[in-house]
Parts: sequence; C-alpha cells; structure tokens
Amino acid sequence: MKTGMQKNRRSVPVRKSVPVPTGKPRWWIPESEATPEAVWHDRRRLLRSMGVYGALGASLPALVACGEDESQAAENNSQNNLGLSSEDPSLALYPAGRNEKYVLDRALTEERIATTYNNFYEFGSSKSIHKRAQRLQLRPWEVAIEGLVEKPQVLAIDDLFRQVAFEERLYRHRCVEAWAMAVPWTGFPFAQLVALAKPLESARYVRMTTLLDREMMPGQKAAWYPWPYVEGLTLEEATNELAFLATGIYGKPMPKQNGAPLRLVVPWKYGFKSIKSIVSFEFTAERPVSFWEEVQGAEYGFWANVNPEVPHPRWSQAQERMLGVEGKRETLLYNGYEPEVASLYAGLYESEGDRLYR
Ligand SMILES: Nc1nc2c(c(=O)[nH]1)N[C@H]1C(S)=C(S)[C@@H](COP(=O)(O)O)O[C@H]1N2
Ligand SMILES: [Mo]
Repeated sequence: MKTGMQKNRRSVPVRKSVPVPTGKPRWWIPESEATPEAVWHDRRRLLRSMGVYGALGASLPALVACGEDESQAAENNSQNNLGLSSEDPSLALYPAGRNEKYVLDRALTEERIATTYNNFYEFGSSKSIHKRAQRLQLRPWEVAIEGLVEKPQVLAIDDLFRQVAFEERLYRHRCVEAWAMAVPWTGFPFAQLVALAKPLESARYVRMTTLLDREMMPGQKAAWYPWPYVEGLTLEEATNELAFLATGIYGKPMPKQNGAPLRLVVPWKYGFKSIKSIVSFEFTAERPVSFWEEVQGAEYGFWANVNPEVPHPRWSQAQERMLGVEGKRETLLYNGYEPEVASLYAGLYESEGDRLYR
C-alpha cells in the first residue's frame, strides 16, 4: 500500500506552463489545459470563496470544515493520493470518449471535492472517508450475474470490462441530503450488462449488492445496519438510456471512496440509489428491499426519484447546494432528466402517488 502511494506521488506530472497563484494551498494543481473554460472560471471562483486569493474568509464551505485537520486534508486531497494505482489493469481504458448527448446546465464539480466529500457508510458515516476507503482491495474482483437469467455467471471485473463499450458522460448528482454535484463519469450503459445477462421473461427487477467484508470495510461492523448495502431498480429503469454503470470519474479509474471498481449511476434518483462497489446483479421477480428502505422506509423509499415538491419528512427538497459553490439552486423534477425518464412513471403515478418519490 505504502509503496504504491509513494510511486503515485512521484509519477504525478508537473505542468510548469501554468502560473501558480501566490498563496496557493498545497493541493493546488494547475489544470487549466485540461479543464473547460467554464469549469476553470468556476474553480477560480471556488478558490476565491475559500480565501485562496485573499484573506482566509469566514465563508469556508462546510465540506472543508468538517473536523479534519486542514493541512492533513490538503495533503491527502491532492490528486496524487486518491487511491489510484498505476498498476490498475483497467488504466488503458481511460480516458474514454465523451458522449456529447448529455450536457450540463452548470459547471462540473471540482475533482478534489467530488473525491473527498463522500457518502460510503461501509467506511463510516462522516463525509471524510476517503483515506479509510483506501484499504478496499480492487483485485481480484468478481461480479456475479445471477437469479432469473439464461445462464448465471461470475465474471472477473476486467473480463466484464472487455465485453462492454466505455464512454464518458457528464451527469448531475443529487443526494437526498440536499447537496449536489456534477461529475464526468466513465463507464457503460446498464443496458449492456442486461444484454449480457439475458434475463428471463419472469425477471422484473435487478437487485444489486455491495461487497461484504468487515475487515476491508469496517463500517460493516456496525450491527444496527442491514449489511451488505443493497439497491434495486425495475428492469425498465435499468435499461433506460440514463442508467449507467460507472468505472471511473474525471477520465480516470474510480477512486475507492467513490465506489470502485463498479458503481451504479442513476442521476434522476437520489444518490443513495447509486450503489457502490457492486459484486452482484441478481434478476428477480419480486421488488428488492433496498438498504435504506430497510433502515427507514418512510424516509428512503424504493423509488427515490428527485422531486422538489415532495419533502423528506425532516427537510425540504425544494432547493439544493452544489458542492463548492455558494448559494442554492432550485431542485429540478427528476433532477432535470424528465424528458428521459418521465414515461417510466406515467402509469405508476395513479397507484403510487407520492410514494413514487420516496
Ligand atoms: N455501498 C454504498 N453505496 C452508496 C452509499 C453507501 O453508503 N454505500 N452512499 C450513497 C449515497 S447516499 C450517495 S449520495 C452516493 C455518494 O457517492 P459519491 O461519494 O461518489 O459522491 O453514493 C451512494 N452509494
Ligand atoms: Mo446521498
């Protein structure tokens, strides 16, 4: 582990052509060549809001004020220490070509923030689990395709990667806790995995499971949670064009804290649906019970579609906070993906009503 990280640290390219502002934090890495202009400006705005260009402001975003020693966080947050291994066998698949169909209405979230402010209860319930998550071992990693399928199979992750077509997509992400981000995911459409699986006609849902390993994932020692983490989708949802199985972010393999080596991304649903570090896809006739649904079904239901008009029982969902950006935005119905997904729920609304969104 230690040697791997040291190797990474040495191999980080230094781009000398970009002027570095004075008073830069230690994690500052010039990236203007690689970053679209809008994002670059947004980064400057973020740095300014964090006091980088002036006196340290009182308006530090909450995420850097969550208990971690700041210089230690800076050290650990730099891009050379995100658990990306130069020996990752999937490295050659990056960067994948961007699918230009999926455009954003806002700037991308800064990589440093998206990779250091996480929800991954297997490593603890705080947002600062990125260091602890480095103990996750990514190889060997097997993915089971099971249940109501023509031929159940267990695939080594790199064999699975060879059978699908990688692309990059820019999606919004909306956590049920009312924070949001915008991320460039690399991966492949869920429909490609369903095609590989060949579900039987009796299959109506797909149930996904996160790795269960209490040593690697010490959060799983917390007995009051129903481990392992489970999520589910209808087959129609899983084969919707937006449903994506992500293997990387920001043009690189997925950091462990973001759910390596394979995680779901369903951007019209609250973030807890986007299950991380998946080891099983089981096709079922019965609707699966999700992890959070089992913990607290009245607050975290199966459907969990983003809807500004259906408040969480303990807070409003009308607005959201983009990580690293000051101020709030209006929450969008289906997180702005209504054209792609509204038809999935047209018939269901009559019978399920508000429950569709919980
Ligand atoms: N296995 C697992 N998957 C998970 C979670 C988790 O705790 N465990 N948290 C979920 C929640 S609440 C959110 S918002 C997203 C966060 O993803 P990110 O850390 O990559 O932003 O992961 C989701 N997937
Ligand atoms: Mo979330």
